[in-house]
Amino acid sequence: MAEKSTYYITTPIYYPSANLHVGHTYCTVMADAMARFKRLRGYDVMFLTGTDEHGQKIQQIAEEVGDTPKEYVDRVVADIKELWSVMEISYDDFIRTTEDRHKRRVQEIFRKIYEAGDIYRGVYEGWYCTPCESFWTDTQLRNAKCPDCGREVVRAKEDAYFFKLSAYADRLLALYEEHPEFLEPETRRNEMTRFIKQGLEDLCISRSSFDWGIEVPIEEGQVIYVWLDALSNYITALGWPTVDGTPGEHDKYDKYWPADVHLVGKEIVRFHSIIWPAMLMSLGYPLPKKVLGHGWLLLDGGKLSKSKLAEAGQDKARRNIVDPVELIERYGVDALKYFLLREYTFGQDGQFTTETMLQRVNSDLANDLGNLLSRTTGMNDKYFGGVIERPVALFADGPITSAETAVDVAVDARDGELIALALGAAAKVERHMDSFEFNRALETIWELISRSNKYIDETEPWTLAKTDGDRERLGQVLYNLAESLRIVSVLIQPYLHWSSEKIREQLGLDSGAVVWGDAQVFGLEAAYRTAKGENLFPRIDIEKEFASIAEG
Ligand code: ME8
Repeated sequence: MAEKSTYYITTPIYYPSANLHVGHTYCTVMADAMARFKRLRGYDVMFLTGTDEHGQKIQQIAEEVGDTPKEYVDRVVADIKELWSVMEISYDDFIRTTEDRHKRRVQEIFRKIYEAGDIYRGVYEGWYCTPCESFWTDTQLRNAKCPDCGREVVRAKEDAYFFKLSAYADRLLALYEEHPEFLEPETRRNEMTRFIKQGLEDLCISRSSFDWGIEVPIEEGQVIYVWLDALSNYITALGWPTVDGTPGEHDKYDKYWPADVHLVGKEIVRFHSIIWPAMLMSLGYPLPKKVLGHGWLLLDGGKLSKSKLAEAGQDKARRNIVDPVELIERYGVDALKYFLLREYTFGQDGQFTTETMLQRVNSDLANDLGNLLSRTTGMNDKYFGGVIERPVALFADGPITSAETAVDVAVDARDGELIALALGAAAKVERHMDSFEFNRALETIWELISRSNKYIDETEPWTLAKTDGDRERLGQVLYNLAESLRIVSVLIQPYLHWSSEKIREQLGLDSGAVVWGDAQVFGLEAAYRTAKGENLFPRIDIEKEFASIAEG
């Protein structure tokens, strides 16, 4: 049997300096949707996430609260794992940079780059932004502040090791030129090209002024720069480079590397598209196929962050909830996931407000999807006791698999239109997912949902139910609606796992047996046994909700 194609996707590894806010969940929700989508499409997927636990910032925060750095990160990492579990994030591995499997391999990476002649000892003198863990030269500073985050920088001078990053400028430019798909969107690629052309400096890759890090293997008293440590996670988690020689140690590396995509926020594209490929070039390892930079969730026009919230003081009457745990407790996991995937355009920044989220939930989930399900199952229960057979008239030759056939065999033009739309949706979703257009993939699915609701309004099952002679037609209409919902349950599975299961339960289908190809067949079920269940997305009274948020 042919081996399955593999797909390796990563998120950034988050700093456990504080609990994550909704902005952090954005990237992980997209990565999870893509991982689930690829699994459903038959790929052998490796989805990696984790935490970036070393560095001066973490050490400082831990000291402030009287913990050791390890005690501190253990607590935050437990919360992060709990959050991913509540959000049903389907990662295959979670790497912590404090794990032995990672630390030993990072030291090996340092040693190999040193042996390749790309690391030398020197004196570091420049500016350091502790929150960003970034070094800057005089010319790179903006108004004497960190050009990334705008915060204070400190003067740093110490003996350190350097990586000959400058030697890789031409090869990096050639990489972008020959493989433009390596770095997207294009705006980020142009930005990085300009950055390199301004002149790349060698990179300071060790520090001696604090000790919360992985020790430099060739000299005591120095720890490895946190970005070199962090970027390496994408291969150390796969067991590479080898350090134990245990059988199977690098099986995952052989199978999954190079990564198909590193999904990262726009401010860390620089590390992933300059430092990381240069490290890999020095090591002689293959480069990832793609680095994809996404935009930020903004609050009042600025990047959503914990400190921003504190500054803003927030309008009490319309407080924005940015804690994902609170959002989920109030509105459910799928409401949050749907909003993040549907509202924002990949690569662009977008405003975050709780109000916009609630409006989306009401219109798309409560009104469109929730109503379609409750109307369909409700009418099925009422008119047929929940049991409905596949109508022979429409499916005399068995299930329909093409839009053309649907239009040809349909007894009613509206049936043909609905079935054709349902059958065409999967291919459209695939195309949008190929270009990470999560919003457009969902839009496509919602076109089918809206068309189905419109089909109910057009066919008026309640009128058909009044006449005995229309009973057969009533059965056809309700069967088509159930089929349409079944297809929706397959299509939404990667994004709204929970809703997909609930819909399938109410339709009487096996929730564990979702197969992508089933979304390209209409008339698949010989019969339905539906049962109207809980309302998936009760409508939220937004004014009342804000009153309750203000109290809470
Ligand atoms: O950068 N909107 O970690 P981090 C969208 N440890 N994304 C946001 C966001 C927002 N408002 N706020 C943060 C690090 N993010 C490093 C990564 S990878 C080898 C090391 C995103 O916890 C941000 O863009 O500061 C970044 O991609 C991710 O959260 C992790 O940020």
